[in-house]
Parts: sequence; structure tokens; C-alpha cells
Amino acid sequence: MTDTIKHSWAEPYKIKMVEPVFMTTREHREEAIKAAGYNTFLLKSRDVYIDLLTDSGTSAMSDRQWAGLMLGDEAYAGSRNFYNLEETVSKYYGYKHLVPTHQGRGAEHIISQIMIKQGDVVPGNMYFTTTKLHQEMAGGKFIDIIVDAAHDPNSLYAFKGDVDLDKMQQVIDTYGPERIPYVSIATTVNMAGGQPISLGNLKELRALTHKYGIKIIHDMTRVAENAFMIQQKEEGYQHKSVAEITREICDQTDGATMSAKKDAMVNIGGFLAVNDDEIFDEARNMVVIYEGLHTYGGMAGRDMEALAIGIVESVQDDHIKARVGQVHYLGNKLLEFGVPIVKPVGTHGIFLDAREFLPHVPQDKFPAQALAAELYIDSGVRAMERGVVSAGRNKETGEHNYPKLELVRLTIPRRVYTQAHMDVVAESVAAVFTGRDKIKGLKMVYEPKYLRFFQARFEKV
Ligand code: PLI
Repeated sequence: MTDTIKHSWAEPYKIKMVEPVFMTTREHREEAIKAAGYNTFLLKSRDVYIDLLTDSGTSAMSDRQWAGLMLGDEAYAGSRNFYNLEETVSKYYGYKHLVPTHQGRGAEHIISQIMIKQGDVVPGNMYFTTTKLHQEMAGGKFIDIIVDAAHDPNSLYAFKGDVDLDKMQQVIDTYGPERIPYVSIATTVNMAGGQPISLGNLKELRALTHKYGIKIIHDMTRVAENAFMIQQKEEGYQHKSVAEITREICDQTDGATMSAKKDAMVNIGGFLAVNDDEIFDEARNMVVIYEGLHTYGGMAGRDMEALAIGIVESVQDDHIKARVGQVHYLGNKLLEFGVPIVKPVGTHGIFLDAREFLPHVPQDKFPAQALAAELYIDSGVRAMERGVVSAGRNKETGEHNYPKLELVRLTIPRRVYTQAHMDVVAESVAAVFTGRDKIKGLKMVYEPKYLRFFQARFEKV
């Protein structure tokens, strides 16, 4: 890391092009969110001022990535951009084989179908929506083995993404290793509030699973952010670069699914990467059915080039320090305002604790969904529900899953917004917090079968 800026997270870039956004009135926003069924996913982006829905595919590419688009080799087979991407993945992440996919869930689909059989169980450090659904659709059952602290928004434990090794041992004892195709380990646990796993814990998990011949599949969507937190907080890693720590994380695992739309700062893309030759062979067979030929897998050549460049940029210490620094700037402002958020502050966004924010709204009236709608009405800031709506229904009983965490995620796209935008967001959240007593819950009036949070519709109760 360069030391020209010692005490600030200021951005290591300057702005070359801008995209105007629209300012709207409160009346306009009240109409817009009603028309969207109080679901921020159903708003038109034209009606949004500061878009913190997601950090997925919303980052600003660098001038080098844009230049990379011009080097697209759009041959159907054997594009040179594929080989460049393959070499980059191997150099920075260390995985032997690469199968490109159109985005992360494409890779999740393929690995789940290859590795999971009916009746299997898949332990993991908290669920992610699409990952869990693909595991279930392949016949598996997800079992949460994350440390208890991850479910407590006020626990200050530094590595809330850690696995509880006793829980892992219990899963092995209960089901037997033959029913565990792999352990699903995310770096930067999204649903826990963007919380990191420590390398010490991952190495212990590696030792335990190795004893039973169980593989580890890594959801490496935000691995560089996790590596930065290890550098900052884990004993013994202060003098290692984010790139070195990223590689060390990947080396503990047997394969990975990647949504390149996050860490790697492309607008679309992803991949499956594995070390096992046989799994690779099957994955290459499957990718041609669902994604595209194995040398493009749903991505254009130019997208693979931008991705290869984005991977290199994503592990630069100065970049990641500014990226996480901006998230922490917003988090610290909200803490100063006394707003309840998940602590410690994570790396890709701030998560409002809707239970504590709206204690008078019961979980079956969707407090986080209602809070996200109010925030939009107040300032045009678009956030996302990460609570009971996202958790879906229990596959066996049909009841809502009631997660301990009922959160609203303010997700920060990379290299897109300024410190002044963060101030507007913080002030708006504080204003909604001041008027919180008047906020009422919602009822669900339309519920899609899969991943309901994307398209569900609500009305005010
Ligand atoms: O959106 P995809 O299909 O490229 O990736 C799915 C996916 C997998 N794992 C994790 C940890 C994710 O965060 C993820 C997608 N996340 C989205 C879209 C988000 O808004 O967080």
C-alpha cells in the first residue's frame, strides 16, 4: 500500500465521465413506490436518486476496463479473452480450471447439479438466496453452521463469517460424510451484514473436512473485501498484501463460484473455477447446455477482457482501502446519529437493524420491507430488504422462514458515489429514524414461487 495518504480513505482515482441522475419530489416518490407494490426491486431506476439497491453489476469500470472492451475477440470458440481470463484467474486465485458463466448463479447451478444428490446436506456459513435455492433444486438441504455471533447484530466479534466447528462436526456425525458433497463457504458473508471469515478459522475447517474427505466450495463473490478485513484485523496478516491474502484464502478451498459483478467490477459475468479434473469435465459438459460454449459461457469476449482487468484492480490495496473506507464512513455517520445498524460495519454496505428501528412492527408485517419503502419516500435512496421476505418459506412446512436478522441493506456500488452522497444517505436515514413511530407494516398481496423478494408486491396495513 502506498503511504502518501496515511489517514484518509480518499479515492485512488479521479472522475472522467458522469451520468446525470434525476431528482424527484416526495409526492412523486410516494406514487412510484405505491405503484411498485412497496418493493424497491420494482421501482424504475429513473425514479431513484441514490441507488443502493445492490453492489452487483453497478460498479464503475475503470478507463482500462473500458479500453479492454475494445479488445473483445468475439469468436464463437477459443476467444483470446478467455485465455487471458483463465490465466488471470489462475494467477490471482490459483484455481486450475475455469468455466465462464453469465453470472454467479449460473456457476451455482452447474456446481450444485454436479455435486449434490437427493438427500444430501450442504453446510455453510449462512445462506445466500440464489446459492441455497440451487442447492435445494439439486436435492440438497442447506444447514447453517455459522458462529452464533453472526445472528446478533450487536455482537462486535470481528469475524462473524467464521464457521462454528462444533456445528460442522455435529453435521458430520448426524448425516455422515458421504451425505455432505461439500461445505459452502462464502467470503464476506452477505446476509450477515458483509462480515468476513478469518483465515485461521478457514484453515481449521480445512483440516477438519480433509479428515473426512469433504470438499470446500468457495463463494468468492467478495473475496478481496474479506482479504482486506483479514489484513486489518487478523493477527499475522498486517504485512501481507490483499492479493497475497486473497490467494491464501482460495488455496484453502477446492473450487469457487464467482459473481464477477461485485469485487471484480464488471456489469455482467461470473465463473466456476475448480481444481478437480473430473468435476471440470462435467462442468464443461453442462455449461454448453445452460450458458454457452466453454470458452465464453454466456459472456461476450469483451466482457471477459474487462473482467480479467477488473480482477487485477480488485486486489489492489489502495482500491480496496478506499472502497471499504467509504462504507465505513457511512456506517460511522449512522452510528453517530444513533441509528441501529449491524456491527461491526461490514465491507459492501450498511445494514439497518429493522427490528430495533421499528420495534412496534412484528416480523410478519415485514418491517425491513416497510423501512426500505419509507427511506425511498424520504429521499429517493433505494435500499433492499434482507429479512423475512428474502428468507422465503420453509420447503417442508410452507411457513415463512423467520430469520433472526431483519435488515435493510444500503449497498454501496464501487467507485460510483461521493462522500456528499453518503452524507445525504446518512441524513435521510436519521430523518426516517426520528419519525419511526409513524411507520406501519405491510401485507404481501402477491408472492412469486421462487426468490420472492425480487417480485413480491405489498400494500400498507
Ligand atoms: O447475482 P449473481 O447471480 O451474479 O450472483 C449470485 C450471488 C452469489 N453469492 C453472493 C454472496 C451474492 O451476493 C450473489 C448475488 N448478490 C446480489 C445480487 C446482491 O445484491 O447481493
